[in-house]
Amino acid sequence: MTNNSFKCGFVTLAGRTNIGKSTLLNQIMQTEIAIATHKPQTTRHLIKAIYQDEESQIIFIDSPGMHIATDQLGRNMRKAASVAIQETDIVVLMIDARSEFEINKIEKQIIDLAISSKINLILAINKIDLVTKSRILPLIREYVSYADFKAVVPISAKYNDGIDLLLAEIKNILPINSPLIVDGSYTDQTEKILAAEYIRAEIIDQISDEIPYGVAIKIEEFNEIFNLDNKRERVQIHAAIFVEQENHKMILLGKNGRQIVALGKASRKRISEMLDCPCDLMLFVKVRTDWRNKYSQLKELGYSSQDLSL
Ligand SMILES: Nc1nc2c(ncn2[C@@H]2O[C@H](COP(=O)(O)OP(=O)(O)OP(=O)(O)O)[C@@H](O)[C@H]2O)c(=O)[nH]1
Ligand SMILES: [Mg+2]
Repeated sequence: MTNNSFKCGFVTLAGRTNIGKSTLLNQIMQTEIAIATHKPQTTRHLIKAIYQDEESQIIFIDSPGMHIATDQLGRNMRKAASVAIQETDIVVLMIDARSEFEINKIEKQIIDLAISSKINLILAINKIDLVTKSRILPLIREYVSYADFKAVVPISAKYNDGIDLLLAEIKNILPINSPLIVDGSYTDQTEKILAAEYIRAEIIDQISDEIPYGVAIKIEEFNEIFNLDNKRERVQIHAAIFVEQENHKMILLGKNGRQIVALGKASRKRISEMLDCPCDLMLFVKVRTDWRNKYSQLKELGYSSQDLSL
């Protein structure tokens, strides 16, 4: 399968929050590896996905959106994104096609970080479905006058436009290397992590305002039941939903428990599809004051420092 021109390496998807990094990752991988929502600061940890074809193996890293951190969780998210920008082969800087023509501080930080570590940069102008074409050229002009981008690709991650071209540009730049992952896996996200993330995505979608920012999920039990042929028949999951205040717990439970039932129903559907078997899902809402600033709790929830090791 491999030949002496086979390309392999790391590609970090970077950019401000809510720009479409996770949407792009899912579109490339054709499955939901990273939750993507309409609210900012959705991705909290580094997510690896391994794209493979005849001529390349690309290890994509979806990173938390760069934002101004106001708590330790936010600082850990920034740190994770910075590491992923500095230790990779290529940074795909994603920007919004609707953004102002002057390059903003956050984008400059990402570009400067990549350049200081001598990382190749590609500019992906996302959400082109929302603008007229004439908007894109001045944006490109502004960015290429600021830094040396190896390629500039207008895309729509949501509507799968321009992504083949982006992949081709990535392959052009990636180093010649034999595959780094040989066990056939396509992500480092375990079923347990994905289950927790799908529950969090439902909370972000269904619950308004600030509450989802203070929510974390921990899968406390994950029991697989196999039949006599050793085929997985069912999975029983107990998940704790941590919130920061007693009144947030009340909102998640809802009147007569209606809200938590709705969250459970929608999450169970997504999780069953991912597991490819039925699942029983029990949700427990617990108050954990200020968990976003406690190192031990951040570690327990998988939000402490990370690197790109495989
Ligand atoms: N119209 C349009 N919407 C998009 C596109 N790509 C992403 N979105 C939407 O933008 C929102 C944010 O997408 P995400 O993929 O969660 O963004 P992100 O950059 O991963 O955000 P963080 O994880 O918070 O940093 C979602 O509502 C997506 O549906 C696109 O190409 N066009
Ligand atoms: Mg994301």
